[in-house]
Amino acid sequence: KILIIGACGQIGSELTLTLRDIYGTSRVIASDIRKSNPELAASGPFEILDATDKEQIGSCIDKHGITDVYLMAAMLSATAEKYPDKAWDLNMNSLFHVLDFARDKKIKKVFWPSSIAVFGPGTPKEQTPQQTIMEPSTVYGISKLAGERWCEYYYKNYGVDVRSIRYPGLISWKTSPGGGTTDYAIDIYHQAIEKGSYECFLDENTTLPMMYMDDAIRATISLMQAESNSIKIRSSYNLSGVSFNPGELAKTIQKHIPGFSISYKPDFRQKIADSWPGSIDDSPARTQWGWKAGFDLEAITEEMLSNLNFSS
Ligand code: VAH
Repeated sequence: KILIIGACGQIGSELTLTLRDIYGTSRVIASDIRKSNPELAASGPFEILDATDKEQIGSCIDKHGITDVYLMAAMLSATAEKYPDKAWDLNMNSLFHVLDFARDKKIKKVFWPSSIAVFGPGTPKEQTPQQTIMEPSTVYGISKLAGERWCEYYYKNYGVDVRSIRYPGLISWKTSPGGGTTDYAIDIYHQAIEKGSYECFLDENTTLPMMYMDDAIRATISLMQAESNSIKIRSSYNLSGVSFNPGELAKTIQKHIPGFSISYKPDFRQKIADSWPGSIDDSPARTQWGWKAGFDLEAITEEMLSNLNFSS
């Protein structure tokens, strides 16, 4: 049985629905600190669970006979800059609890999300390699890099089967954005439909690695279904979708909403975005477990506008 911690979040919500389609609703237990996605909480087994509370996690594992845990709870980059202590506590202690249960053989397999936020200002910006300079300058990025090091440590020293992906900025429509720097690329579609205009908190030429949520979910599941011995990287895999900047994104929206206008008013999140790469080299994921992205920017815009009920 599968437990998803942070199931009401941006990735967790979609992961829960997809895993339930594959394995059956009763075998996928969703959990979160509150029912912030009531529809999801009502769609199958749901537990209120604080990801920083080891006792609560342990009793949920015992109650449901959990074998696999997807730990999707985290505080994202922009919010983490406002609450560094809370971000470190949530992002790190939740991981230690789950890795310890795997070390103690209470569960068999762990998925833990990392991020391109583990790269920093000194990292090569284009086609950033799997192994390179890693000097993250954000609380979130520091917590994700530390988490990667611990995942690899638990694999090497205790044989824990933990798997991880460095997600780019993820674009989805099922949940509202949750404090990410890349979330401009979600807000823009909502505003384009509701207001016909968008004031972007990043400047026009801020190119970032991004990915449509359907690609990210497919990658996560194929990594978790891969044979353990085909997985050579136990820190976290680079994964690439499509790189673009707010100006390019706006142009694809204008093809569907000709009157759409964008203005730029960079805020504190510009500094975060400037510390991240513009594009990612994901060749290890391609060769080791057959990864290939499916959505380009045009397809993402079509998907987002149609799912947000815009008909041109
Ligand atoms: C964030 N969406 O903006 C997340 C992601 C690469 C960015 O980690 O914080």
